[in-house]
Amino acid sequence: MKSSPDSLYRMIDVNGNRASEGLRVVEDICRLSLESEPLSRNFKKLRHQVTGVFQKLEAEGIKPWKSRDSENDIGADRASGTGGIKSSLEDLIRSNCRRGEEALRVLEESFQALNLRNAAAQCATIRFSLYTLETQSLSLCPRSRWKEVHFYVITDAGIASPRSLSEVAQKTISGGAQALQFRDPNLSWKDKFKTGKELRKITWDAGIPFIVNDRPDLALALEADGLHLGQDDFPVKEARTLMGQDAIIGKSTHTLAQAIKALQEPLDYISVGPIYKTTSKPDAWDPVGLPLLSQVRLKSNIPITAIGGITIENLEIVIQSGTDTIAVISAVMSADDIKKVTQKFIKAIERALKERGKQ
Ligand code: TZP
Ligand code: MG
Repeated sequence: MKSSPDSLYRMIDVNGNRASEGLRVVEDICRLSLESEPLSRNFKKLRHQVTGVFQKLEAEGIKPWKSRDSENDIGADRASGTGGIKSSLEDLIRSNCRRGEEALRVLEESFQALNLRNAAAQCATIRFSLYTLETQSLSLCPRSRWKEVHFYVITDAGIASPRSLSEVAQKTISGGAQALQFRDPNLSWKDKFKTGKELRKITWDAGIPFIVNDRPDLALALEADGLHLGQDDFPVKEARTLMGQDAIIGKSTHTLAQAIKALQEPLDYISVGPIYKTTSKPDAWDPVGLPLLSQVRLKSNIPITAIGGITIENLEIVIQSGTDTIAVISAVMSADDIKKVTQKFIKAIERALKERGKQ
């Protein structure tokens, strides 16, 4: 057994490295995966603040690294980085922030024990900044960002004709569409790839989620952000395995039993519909109406998308019935002025959500 203060300096040395490593991982995720310049800059700033604490100590003649004794560290074999393979960006951010926060807490306590009050206070400040940055970076992850999608536009080349889907997508995005689903059962595979690639580029440039209907193979080939599945499509569990932990996956439901079953699956949203009669899906179920939406709202802890016959005129009651997102095909695809109609939808949705929030 080692006696203080040498053992405390060993703890300080180990945890200084641990804090910097955790911060470095999240800094790189923010830079390379989430592509957030401000967040990666702020994580870097925190990492430099940790280094700063040690530089200041060193200037005062305190050198924790001199107590380093890695060969005799009885925990060295078990030191396994973040604790195993992490499968999603969110998991990686959470575990590395946690690592940084815990290390900073140990530093704080150790500095206190050595009566190094300034260093202890600096570590506490860095730890609190890290909690804030953790929340901010998690909110940028693709699956978390779905919670901000309230207006979801779905394509139909037939209804959009003679305009191309790319033209229609550009226009609805310029009006504020918050997610785009590529759904076109009637296109040939050649056209699915051609058009899909164009839509992927447009949505990528706009920074909104691009979801592919039915087919995980097409979604993967187009590097889509997610997949929308019907009741008779690919099973969700297998789709999640193929698409990975960062993909957004949604599923259509038409009855309460289907919705309850879907809520057990690894989904990011469920859609409920058709709310009203629709002409955009020839094999659509009979309208399920608003009562089903209200019932699903009571059961669901994930976002709900309402679909089928929704217009600017009837959306308020649909939102009052509990949906988080309004999805449309024809209201946008058939509009003469797509940008203007989209702007009207966004305004009406924002107003209705605000009203609902007041109740
Ligand atoms: N699923 C249920 S209704 C529907 C789908 C894909 C079509 C909705 O289209 P519209 O034109 O908004 O009624
Ligand atoms: Mg389908």
